[in-house]
Amino acid sequence: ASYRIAVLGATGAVGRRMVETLERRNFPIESLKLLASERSAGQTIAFRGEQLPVERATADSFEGIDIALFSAGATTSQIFAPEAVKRGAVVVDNSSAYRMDPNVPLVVPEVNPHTLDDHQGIIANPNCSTIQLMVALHALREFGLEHVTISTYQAVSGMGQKAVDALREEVAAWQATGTIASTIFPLASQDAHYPQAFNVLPQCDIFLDNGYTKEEMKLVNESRKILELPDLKVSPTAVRVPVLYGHAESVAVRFATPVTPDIARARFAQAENLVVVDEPSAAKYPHPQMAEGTGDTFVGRIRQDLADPHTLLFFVVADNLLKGAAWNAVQIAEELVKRA
Ligand code: A2P
Ligand code: 11C
Repeated sequence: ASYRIAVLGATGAVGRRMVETLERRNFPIESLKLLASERSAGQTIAFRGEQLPVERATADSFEGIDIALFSAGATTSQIFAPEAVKRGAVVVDNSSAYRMDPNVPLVVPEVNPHTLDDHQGIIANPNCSTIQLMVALHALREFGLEHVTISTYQAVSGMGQKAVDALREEVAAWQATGTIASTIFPLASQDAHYPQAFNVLPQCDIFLDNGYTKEEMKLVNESRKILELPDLKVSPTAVRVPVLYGHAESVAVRFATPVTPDIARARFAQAENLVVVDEPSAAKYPHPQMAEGTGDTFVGRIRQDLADPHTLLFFVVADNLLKGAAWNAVQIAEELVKRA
């Protein structure tokens, strides 16, 4: 069988990678419809040697579509997902709009593919920083996950293509004039802006009333849902760093039982799509440029907490636009096809 696929947000940082990933995976496609806002109408995007037109999305765009991959922001998802489902499509939504809806599976295919057996037309792709954490934690769940303390080092591409362009411009401005006037970091919609080039900003997304950012609370709430551990303790700090592609995470996990680094390394090595890079004596460890362009999650710097044998520390890296978004969404679509 082959499928009629739509990509909503096809011109964006994630959408473009969805199209590339569908091509690279040789996904069984009968037709591919590329959708974006009216700003992009008239553009074309290459797919299997052809230039396909980008169309302005309307509710009727989803007529006759089997699977729609969405990455156009939560507001756009809320407008179009019900329309697509009404017309018989299954939506794999990369936005935060439906993730915490109890009727919507929130899926990392290596971790909880069984939740796809029972959906109502919308499947949510988790947040990028959550997905790579899940791949690593799932490998160690037999030891009893109790408390996860995490600091992230997130690439600007998580904010979309505009932020990638803006960081490049900041670096160029610094070289040309020695100054940077940022307009979009840490967040375009707020009044205060700081340079992101040569800088580290402890803010990803907006602050909530509890003093945590929305990104930090996604790490808490999405992890609990995906791992089916509603009481898991998660202590998150999300930080933006001047990296284009690839999120990194420093993770400390307390387990119910003591776990040695050797045992953890062995479990990580057996896990699907998880690559252990952990030879400190040869300066081998994961870093964002190692992950860039790949669908894998990388783990290294695996060591026991000096004060607590129940706690392990490690460093996790993945391409936020691929495993963190486009590739995870296409993996979900492949799982749907297997079940069809
Ligand atoms: P467009 O390029 O026409 O603005 P990114 O995350 O890189 O900023 O990309 C966001 C994607 O979502 C783009 O493809 C963008 O299209 C698309 N998008 C944003 N708003 C809408 C909308 N109202 N309707 C359809 N697509 C949208
Ligand atoms: C970032 N994690 O790096 C965000 C981007 O909920 O899908 C993805 C936001 C989301 O800024």
